[in-house]
Amino acid sequence: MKIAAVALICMTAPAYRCGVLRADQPQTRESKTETDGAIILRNDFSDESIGAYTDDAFKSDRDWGKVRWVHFHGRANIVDDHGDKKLRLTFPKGKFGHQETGGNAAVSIGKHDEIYQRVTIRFEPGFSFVKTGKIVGLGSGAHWSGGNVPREGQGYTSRFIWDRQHEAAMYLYHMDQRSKYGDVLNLGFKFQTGVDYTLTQRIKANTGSQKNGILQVWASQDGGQPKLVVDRNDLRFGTEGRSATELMFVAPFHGGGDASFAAGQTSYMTLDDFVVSSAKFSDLP
Ligand SMILES: [Ca+2]
Ligand SMILES: [Ca+2]
Repeated sequence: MKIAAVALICMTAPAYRCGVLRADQPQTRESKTETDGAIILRNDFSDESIGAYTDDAFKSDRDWGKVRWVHFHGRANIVDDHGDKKLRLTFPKGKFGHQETGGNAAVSIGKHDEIYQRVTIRFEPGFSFVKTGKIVGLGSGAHWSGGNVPREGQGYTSRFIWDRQHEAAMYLYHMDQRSKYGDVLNLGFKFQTGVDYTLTQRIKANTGSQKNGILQVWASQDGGQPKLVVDRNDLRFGTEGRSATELMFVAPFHGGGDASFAAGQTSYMTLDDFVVSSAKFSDLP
């Protein structure tokens, strides 16, 4: 049935478009390995137009579900990467913070005690890492960042970042964090440019006030087998029922809060295949 549908599309479309359609059909690696009933959102940008992905386009993109806010200030585009549509963000030279570089969006995903988030990112050749920058993540809400510590157990955020020396890492705000500016958990590898990294995190809420919340992270390169790179089961994402996950952040930017974090040259990142699921992806060990 699926084969017939693809064949029909190919017969009625120019040859070069067959690749586009096939790449973005729901036959990707992710699709084959998921339990469809558990998917909360999935966005592969397959039905978007090439070109500017305005904040209005983001808001009206049904694949996100409920968009809470979006501020990309004209720095988001949809590009065709060998027949696969992707979101591409611009990080202008000399800029830092999500007002001036990358952007800041959040999507409501309901309220979950256990959640999986996946995305595939690529730093384009020439990407200026400088010190550190945020990529995407999850949280109970948006307050817990920028030095706002949920010391009373009000919630958490857990975001993928690039850290100094290109280190891939998680950036965690939680009630037991050591530093005012969050805990950094290294993933054990350095980001390189031109590589597709598929990053998956699992958050399982702690119970009551116990230190038994789970954070697991898996990573793979260029479509390889995901490897478990973070495995914690001693975290408190919140107390008194405030540890549930409600938001997904799409907020990559350089920073840090001063110009020493700014890109040394205009840089680009592509993001694709966003998936949020309440059940484990079957390709995870
Ligand atoms: Ca895509
Ligand atoms: Ca769409």
